[in-house]
Amino acid sequence: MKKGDYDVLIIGLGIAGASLAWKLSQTNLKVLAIDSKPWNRFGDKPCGDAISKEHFDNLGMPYPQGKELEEKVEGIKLYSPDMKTVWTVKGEGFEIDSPNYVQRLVREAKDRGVEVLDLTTAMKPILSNNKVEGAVLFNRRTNEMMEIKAKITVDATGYSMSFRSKLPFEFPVTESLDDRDADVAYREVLYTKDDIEDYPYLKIFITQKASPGGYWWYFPKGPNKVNVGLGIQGGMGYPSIHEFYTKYLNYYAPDVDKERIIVKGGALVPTRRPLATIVWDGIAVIGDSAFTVNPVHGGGKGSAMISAYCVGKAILNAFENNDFSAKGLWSANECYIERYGAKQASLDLFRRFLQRLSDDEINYGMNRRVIREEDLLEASSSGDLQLSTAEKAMRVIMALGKPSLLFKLKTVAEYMKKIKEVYRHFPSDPKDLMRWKSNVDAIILDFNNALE
Ligand code: FDA
Ligand code: PGT
Repeated sequence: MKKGDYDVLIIGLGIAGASLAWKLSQTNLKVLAIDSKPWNRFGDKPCGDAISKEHFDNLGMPYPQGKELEEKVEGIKLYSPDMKTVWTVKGEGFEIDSPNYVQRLVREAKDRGVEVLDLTTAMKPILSNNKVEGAVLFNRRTNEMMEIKAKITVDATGYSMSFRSKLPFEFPVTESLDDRDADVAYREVLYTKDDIEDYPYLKIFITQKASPGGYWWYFPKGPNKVNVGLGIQGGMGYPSIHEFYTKYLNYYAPDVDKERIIVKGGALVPTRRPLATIVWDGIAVIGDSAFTVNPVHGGGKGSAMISAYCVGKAILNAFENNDFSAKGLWSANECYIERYGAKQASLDLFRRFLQRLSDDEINYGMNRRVIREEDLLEASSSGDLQLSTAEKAMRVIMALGKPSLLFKLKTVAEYMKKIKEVYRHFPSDPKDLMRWKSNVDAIILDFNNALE
């Protein structure tokens, strides 16, 4: 068997793995990065392709340019189920061509010395003394098995979680995904019959009827091309996503030319708080595999880049201190929780609440501004739900005899605050992780009961 020795092995070259490879190529570490796909399909996964510009600025990542950038986005329009209320959330973003952007990152990383193998799959971990010490790979280009040792192995395998799931269960990074904590999502990219009106705005249609536990989107990629799709909550026994897609496509995207489909496909979107820890002895996990997606809007590319940034910094730290244990890599958790993870935990609760609302309640709530668009944006960017106005509205709702689920909003806001507080006290030592995790799990359980 062919053998190799590296500082870092990155498994998976989607946006998460590619961002990390790009970052590490600016150091003098010896890095091997692999993906099961051929080069020209790196970054090619079903996605709405929308990312906020802020992420690139915050993380020092290069903007998409040329053919990597399909449209500059100016904001999002959010439609109530009855289409009578439209909230406009302004903010700069990009509709990207994901394969082109990801492949550029990998190419630049390679030019700066990262070794890249395509058509190469990590088959199983190499373990020694309860530490991850690399992986056994199979290279389909050369038909060879390879034994690759690395000080740190990074799982960036997306929602397949195909590497970390093969570790012994004593590794806390083996946490699995509950079906209900994920949406099944499907999208097609098609040309439109006519030019799209207002194409720098993304459209999100909230509808429990046509996308239970998720939403429909219509994301223009220029004046006559659009990414259209929907997500539905997993584990609920709903009909197949294709049934919803074919039934409601004409309603949400009446202008598409069904004869001119450019790509189509579906995948899972985790919609929960991140893994309790994204590092352990000799291993780090980033992107979808670490559940870094925003639980409320399902966007995961920006936060995958954040996790890559945090793990990249922790790796450098670990090499400075020559400590590749959970403790040596621990700062990755602190960095990720501060930048995105605590907000995700809070939005994990908000998501559970939203998914239980009926279309009538959402219509009513949006129309009467029980939550205002500013509140939603604030919740989405910080994870804090401000209820000063909602509390006033609550009295109106009660007076109108409509307490129902919206009445629970105050409880929701309280729990969101509470869980963020627990995240503020993330343990500084790995040995306290399980105790902390059981506090988090208890809040989620209590919250679920409170919503019943
Ligand atoms: P990703 O899945 O991209 O990459 C994992 C890579 O690992 C793959 O290339 C795979 O081949 C490789 N791999 C897996 N196992 C391996 C192994 N054992 N050995 C070697 N390689 C292995 N987000 C967003 O920000 N904006 C949006 O508009 C949308 N819209 C959207 C729509 C739909 C339909 C879905 C399903 C999802 C979205 N998302 C999104 C989410 C977003 O697509 C997602 O969060 C990121 O692309 C995840 O990137 P990763 O790099 O983590 O995984
Ligand atoms: C309710 C459960 C939903 C589950 C989700 C399933 C969806 C599946 C498919 C995935 C499609 C992906 C679409 C990705 C959209 C990207 C949106 C985006 O970029 O949002 C920006 C940036 O957010 P960020 O967190 O990446 O970055 C923050 C910051 O910029 C960086 O520091 C922000 O825009 C928004 O947040 C808009 C809000 C979208 C909300 C979506 C729907 C929610 C439903 C609300 C209903 C309200 C009803 C209230 C009634 C009381």
